[in-house]
Amino acid sequence: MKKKALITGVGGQDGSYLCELLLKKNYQVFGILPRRSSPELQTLRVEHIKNKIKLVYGDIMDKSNIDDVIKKVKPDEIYHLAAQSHVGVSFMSPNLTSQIDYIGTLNVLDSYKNYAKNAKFYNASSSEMFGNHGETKLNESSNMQPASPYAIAKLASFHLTKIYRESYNLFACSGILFNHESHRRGLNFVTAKIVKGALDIKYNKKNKLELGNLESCRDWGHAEDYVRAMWMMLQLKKPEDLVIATGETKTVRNVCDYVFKKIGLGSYKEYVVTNKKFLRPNELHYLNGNPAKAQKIMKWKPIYTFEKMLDEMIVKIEDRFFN
Ligand code: F7E
Repeated sequence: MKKKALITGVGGQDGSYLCELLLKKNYQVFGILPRRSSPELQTLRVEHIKNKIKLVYGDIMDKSNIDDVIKKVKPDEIYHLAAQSHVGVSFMSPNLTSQIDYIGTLNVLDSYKNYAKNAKFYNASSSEMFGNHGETKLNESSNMQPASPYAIAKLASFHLTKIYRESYNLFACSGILFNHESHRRGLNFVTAKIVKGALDIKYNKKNKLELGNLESCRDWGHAEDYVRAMWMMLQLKKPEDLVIATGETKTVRNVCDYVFKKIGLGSYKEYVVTNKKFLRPNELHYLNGNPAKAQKIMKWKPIYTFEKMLDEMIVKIEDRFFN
């Protein structure tokens, strides 16, 4: 019998890559999608595999609905990826972010505990939980000192997952994922915004690109490598919370430099301007992860380099918007 996987947030970047991976591994894949007025927009990223997966309407904010879905699907593995995932937006909508990212996780965890307790549960945690530590490589033992409404909600969910694991003897774990990108990334995240912005300039649609803080450092990997780590975590013998990162960090300025040159526009300095509107009330200046534990216990290693990831984003975003 095929294993059954249930994914919340199936319409997002990670959800779509995870579906592809699980289909290749011969899973029966169920994805939860909330009812919205434009369902076609929500399924864009899984359009190419829509016939191979089962999309069920549901909302992590509606506990009874999640209960029903879990009772019906009887999953072997649950990947909880749904979230308000934009850090900047979390400062504008702290309440909504807390509801979705914390209470939403509580709802899914609780349904899992009550109706599918033999399943394995993956919770999407984030490097944002670490906060500012100066220029240190962060691992599973580093202190968590969140600096945004998004980060505190994610930290609460991280602890809740641990509490459920320990209290009810569940296979529940959290992946502490550093930034991970692809051509499927929303255009309001900085890598995709830079690639699309530079292409807009190349095609004479715009002449400037407005950004916020160019000096912040992030450890950027490719989403396809990171969803593989999610799956590997659920194949372990015992649940572990693991850092997933490349171990290298680059500034937003480095991304601009690479992308503008690669596209043939020369120096980004001719085109990029800063606009205070894109600065956050509180910024994480430097994030760099140490994935040694994941490498040791799962033999996980990223395949994409920073450059290969951006090259692919340029080709595919150009194809999508300009060809
Ligand atoms: O910002 C700076 C911004 O929005 C990266 C999410 O997946 O990864 C992501 O969070 C950096 C920040 O991602 C603009 O201030 C400058 O320093 O692409 P981002 P993020 O905030 O790091 C973590 C691991 C998650 O868990 C999150 O869900 O870029 N930056 N100028 C800008 N950022 C944006 N969005 N837009 C700008 O114009």
